Amino acid sequence: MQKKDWINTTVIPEVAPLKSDAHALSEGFYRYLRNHLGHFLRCVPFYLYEAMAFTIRDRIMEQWSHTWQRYKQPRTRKAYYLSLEFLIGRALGNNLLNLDLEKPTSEALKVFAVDLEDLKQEEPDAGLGNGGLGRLAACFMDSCATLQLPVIGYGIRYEYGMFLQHIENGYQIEDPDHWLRDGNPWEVARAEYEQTVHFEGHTEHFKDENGIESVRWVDTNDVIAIPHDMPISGYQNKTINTLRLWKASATRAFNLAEFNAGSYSDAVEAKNNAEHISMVLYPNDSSENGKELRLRQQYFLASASLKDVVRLWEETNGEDYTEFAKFNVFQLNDTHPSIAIAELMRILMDEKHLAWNEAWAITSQTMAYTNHTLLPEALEKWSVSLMQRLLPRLMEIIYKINEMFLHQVSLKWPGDTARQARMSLIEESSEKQVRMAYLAIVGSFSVNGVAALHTRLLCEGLFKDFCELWPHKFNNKTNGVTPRRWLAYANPLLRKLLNQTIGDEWPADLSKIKALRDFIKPEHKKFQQQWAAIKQANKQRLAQLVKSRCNVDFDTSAIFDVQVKRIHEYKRQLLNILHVIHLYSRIKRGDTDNWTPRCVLIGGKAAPGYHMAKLIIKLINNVAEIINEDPDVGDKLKVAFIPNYNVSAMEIICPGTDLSEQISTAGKEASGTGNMKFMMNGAITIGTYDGANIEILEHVGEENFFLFGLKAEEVSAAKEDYMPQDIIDNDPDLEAVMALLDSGHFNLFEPDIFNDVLATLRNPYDPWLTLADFRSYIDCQQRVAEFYKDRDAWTRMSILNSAASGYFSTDRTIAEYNKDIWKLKKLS
Ligand code: B0W
Repeated sequence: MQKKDWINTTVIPEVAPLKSDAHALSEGFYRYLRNHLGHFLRCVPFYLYEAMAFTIRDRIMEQWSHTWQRYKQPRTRKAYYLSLEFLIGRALGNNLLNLDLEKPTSEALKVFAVDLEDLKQEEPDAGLGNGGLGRLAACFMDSCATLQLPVIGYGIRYEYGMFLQHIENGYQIEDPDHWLRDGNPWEVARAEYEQTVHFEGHTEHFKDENGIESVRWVDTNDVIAIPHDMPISGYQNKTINTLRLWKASATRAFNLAEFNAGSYSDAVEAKNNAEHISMVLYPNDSSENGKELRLRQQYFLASASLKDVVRLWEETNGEDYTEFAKFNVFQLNDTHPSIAIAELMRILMDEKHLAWNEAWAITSQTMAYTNHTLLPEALEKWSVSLMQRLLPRLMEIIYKINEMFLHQVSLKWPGDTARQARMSLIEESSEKQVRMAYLAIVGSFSVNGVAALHTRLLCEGLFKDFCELWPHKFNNKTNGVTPRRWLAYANPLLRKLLNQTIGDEWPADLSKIKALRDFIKPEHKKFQQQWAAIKQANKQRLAQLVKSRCNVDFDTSAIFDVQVKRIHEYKRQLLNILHVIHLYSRIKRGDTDNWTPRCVLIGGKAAPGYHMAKLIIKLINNVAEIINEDPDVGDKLKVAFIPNYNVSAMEIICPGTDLSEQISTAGKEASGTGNMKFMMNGAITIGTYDGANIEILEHVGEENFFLFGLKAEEVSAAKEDYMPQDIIDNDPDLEAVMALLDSGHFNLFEPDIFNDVLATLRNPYDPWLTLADFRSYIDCQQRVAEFYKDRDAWTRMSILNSAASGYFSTDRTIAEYNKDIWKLKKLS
C-alpha cells in the first residue's frame, strides 16, 4: 500500500482534544456500545468492556500520535527491544491508572449501573509470554514510557498465548488460550507497513555491474508480516510508546492457479503454513526445544523488525548508513531473537550493498544481548542442516562471522586449538549446531546478566573464555518490576496509605519509598495498625480467590505462605511440599504446641512436555486433598494449588501474601522477579542465596529476610559427595516425610505414580540437591512460624521490606540500561 501525496498537502482542521470527565466518558462509552458495536446495555458483559476500552483508546490515540511524531524527528537515537515474549496481562486498569482516569471512568459507568471492577474482569490476559522473561519485557516497556525514552518493542502477535491450565484429578490439563477470539480493542493494525520475510530457497553468488562479489537469495518462500501496534502508556506523563507485534500472513490469500485447477486444499495449505508462524507461543520456560517452527518464529520477528527499522531510517536518511549505529540500538531479549545479528548483516550487504567490514562495524555496534539463564538445557542451539535449509543465506553469514572471529581468537591465544573449538560458533558434535549464545556475544557490544550473582557466574563459567577476550562487553543489569502495576494498581489500599504518608511521587520514583523506614518507630503505631489492616484486607481478597478457584478455605489469621512461578525442578516446589508434609506429620503425631496456623498456596504452569514438573503438580494436589480433608488438621494447615497462575492472578496474590517462597537451588535462578513483587507489597522472603534474592537481602538487611540453604559455591562442592539416603537416615523428620510418601499415603488409589519423584529425591546425582537443604529449610520455616506470633514485629518487618524495595523498580533497571548501553535522550 502506497502513502498518498495528498496526506502532506491537505490542511488539517483544528480538532479539539477529547474531554475526559465522567460525562464525556459515559457518552463515549454509550456511543461505542450502540453505534460502533451495535449492542445495548443488556448485552454480554464483554462488549461493555470493549466499549470502554475503545473510549479510553481514543484518549490514548491523541497522545500516541504526538509521541510518534517526536520519535520520528531526524537524528533521534532510538532503542528497539526485540523479544519473542511480552507478558502484558490486562491493559484497561493499567491504562486508567497511567492516564489518571480511574475516577471519572468509574463514575461514567455508574450512570449505567455498571461496576468498573466487574468490567475489568472481562478483559482476557494478553499472555504472550511464559514467565519471568516475558513479564520483564512488559515491565521494561512500562518503564521506558514512564521515563520518556524512545524505545519500541518488537514481538509476535500470537493468536494463542500461554495455554490455560486447569486441574483434573490433580493433573494439569492444557487448554488453548484464544485470547484474540473476540478481538483486541487496544491494537491498531498497520497494513501499510507490512514486510516480506524470506525462507528456504538458495543463494547465488555473482559479480554486480561494478564487478563486486554479491549474493542474492532466490526461490524463497515468502511470508508477509503485518504490524499490530499496542499502546504502552507512561505514568501520567502524556507519553505513549509502541509495542509492535507482527502477525504472519500468506503472500497471496490463495494460490489461484492451484485453486482453479480444483486443488482447493493445497491452495489453502500454503496460506495456513504461513499463518502458523504467529499462531502459538511455545510454552517452554527454560527447558529444551529445537523445533523448526520456533526457528521460523525467531527469524520472522528478527527480519520483519529490522526491515521496519531500516524503513524508518530511510524515511529520513535515505540509503546513507554511515550514521546508522549512532542512532539505533537493538536489545536482544535472550538468544531467541539473536538471528537478528546475521539478518542485519544480510540486509546491509545484500540489500544495501555495504562491504562486509562496514556492515560488521554497524551490526556489532548496534546489537546488545541480555542473557537470562545459566541452565545448559535452555541455551539455544540450532542444527546447521536446519539452518541451511530454512535460512541458507543466514547460515553462510554465520560461517563467515565464525571464520573472522576464530581468527581473532587465534591471534590472542596462538596455537590454543582447544580454546578455538570451545569458542567456535559451531559445535562440532555428531550433528553440527550453531551456538546462539556465542553468536549473540560475538555480534554484540554489550552482554549483560540479570542479577549480580548471575553475571558473575556467567563470567566465571558459561562465558569464561569470552569474558577473558572482551571483559569490557560484560555488565550486570539487575532486574526489576514496575511499581505502577505491581504496587499502585495491584494494591489500591496501600497506594492510598502511601500517598497519605509519604506523598504521591513514589509511583514515578520508587526511591521515595524508603521514607517508610521511619514509620516502624513506636510513635507511628497508628500507621502500623493501618498497614496491618490493609494486609488483612488483601488476605481476605486472596482468600476469596482461593475459595472460588480451589474451593479451599483460607483463614486470614493464619500466615499466608506463597510460591507462585513456573514449575521447574530447580525452583524446588518439591522442597516446599516436603515442608508441608513435615507439618502434617507433626500435626498427626500431636506435636502442635504453640502452633502457628499456615495456609500454603502454590501455583504455576508446567511445560506440557516436562514430565517431572507435571508430576510435581499432581503431588501438590494430592497432598493438599489429604491435608484439607483431615479433621485432625483443621485450620492448623491448609494447602491449595491455584490453577492457571497468570499476571491477573498475581495482582491479587502478591498483596495478600505474608511469606514469599524463593527457594531455588543456589546458582540456578538467574534473577527471579516475583520475589520483588512480593517484597514491594510487604511480604517477607524465605529464600536461598540465589539470583536477586541476594540483592533483596542486602537492601533489606539479613535480619529482615529468612535465609537458608547452601550457597552457589557450596552447591558445587556438595555435589561431589551428595548422599541423599544418608541425609534421610540421619534426620528423623525427613525420614517421617519420606515414609509417608513411600507408603503411598498420598496416592492410595493410584499406586506408584510418585515413584519418579521419590527416585529423584534419592538420586545421588540430583542436580537440584533438594534434600541437602531440607534441614536448613525446615528450621528456617520454624523460625518464621515463631516470629509470626509477634504480629507487631512482623508488621514492622513487612514495612521495612516495602521500604527497601525502591531499588527493584524497573525504572532503576532501565535507567541503567540507558546510561550504560542505549544512551538515549529523554523526550518530553
Ligand atoms: C524463557 C523461555 C524459553 C523458551 O521459550 O525457550 C527459554 C528460556 C526462558 C527463560 N526465562 N530463561 N530465563 C528466564 C527467566 O528470566 C527472568 C527474567 O530475567 C529471570 O528472573 C528468571 O530467573 C529466569 O529463569
